[in-house]
Amino acid sequence: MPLRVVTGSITDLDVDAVVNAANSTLLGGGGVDGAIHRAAGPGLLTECRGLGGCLPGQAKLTGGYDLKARSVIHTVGPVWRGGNRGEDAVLASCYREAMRIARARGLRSIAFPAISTGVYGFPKTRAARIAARTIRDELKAGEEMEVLLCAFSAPDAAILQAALDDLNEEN
Ligand code: AR6
Repeated sequence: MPLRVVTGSITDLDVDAVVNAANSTLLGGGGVDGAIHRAAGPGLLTECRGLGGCLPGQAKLTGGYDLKARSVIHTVGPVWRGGNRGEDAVLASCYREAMRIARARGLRSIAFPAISTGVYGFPKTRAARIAARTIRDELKAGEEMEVLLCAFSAPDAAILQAALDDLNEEN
């Protein structure tokens, strides 16, 4: 299966790129962002300082430093403001832009955290549906790539798996 759910910390994954759910400064933070910077070591922050930040829905690539992953694709999800402020489109853009960078670089494997579903407050089921659909559409458009949806807990994994199952039933 080119698209599947795994459970655990994204920092442990041996993939060409892990995606970071960053903020627009790209200078680190809590949650998965903090975990990635801790595991990657100080070289990552040094490289991020040269990137000039990142707008919501866009993505930028760096090295992976001390991570098992060869690279990090930093993206900035939307802050949830009730659902009528373009949040869905910005979240879809995060997944799409990260997939496009990965494809442009010839990467063969990429792992996503559940972008915006922590501190940024995006409802998890709605976010999982957007993630599954956007990645599926990008996989159709491009060459073979292994895509992992990384859940940080078993309940979160169940939400992501349900979104994948719903999508497969539609086809
Ligand atoms: N591996 C995989 N998933 C994780 C990990 C991990 N090690 N740690 C947390 N998660 P969040 P956001 C899950 O808050 O909502 C940062 O401070 C977590 O359970 O990390 O996009 C940034 O600097 C949740 O499901 O990201 C920004 O300021 C998901 O990752 C802000 O938080 C996303 O939660 C971004 O907020």
